[in-house]
Amino acid sequence: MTTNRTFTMLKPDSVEKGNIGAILEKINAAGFRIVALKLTQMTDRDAKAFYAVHKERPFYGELVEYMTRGPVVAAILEKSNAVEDFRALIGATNPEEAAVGTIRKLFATSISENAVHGSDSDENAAIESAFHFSEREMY
Ligand code: FUP
Repeated sequence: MTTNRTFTMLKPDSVEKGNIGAILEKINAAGFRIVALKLTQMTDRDAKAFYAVHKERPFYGELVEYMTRGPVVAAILEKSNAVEDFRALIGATNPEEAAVGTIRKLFATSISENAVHGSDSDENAAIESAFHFSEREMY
């Protein structure tokens, strides 16, 4: 089933650098409607579960440490073709490979501190949204 929603997190480096407003501005300018929004800090257990798909990868420990070191901004976004269009807006995982004008090109430091998360499928968007928000927090 195709839905028109995706899930994002502005990662700890974005919050630390004071980039919340600038990144949300880009998201709004690209035509996404904010359905849910919160500042929240992931626990070690949360991050391990969220990134369980990467648990055999060499960067898993570092990724969990980074994602738990401070608060993130979690959000659900709505737009037609949301998952694909948001992935295009944020750019490649590695900011060095990200297209000019993308959020990662503008705000990311490195492949491991890459400013934002964007769901990679409708199914994961639903799972990740439910991980962070209850139904009554979605508007
Ligand atoms: P993306 O879907 O673009 O967020 O990228 P992945 O799901 O492949 O990776 C999730 C996170 O793992 C990235 F945002 C950062 C981290 N990662 C690394 O630290 N090193 C890598 O080589 C790949 C990913």
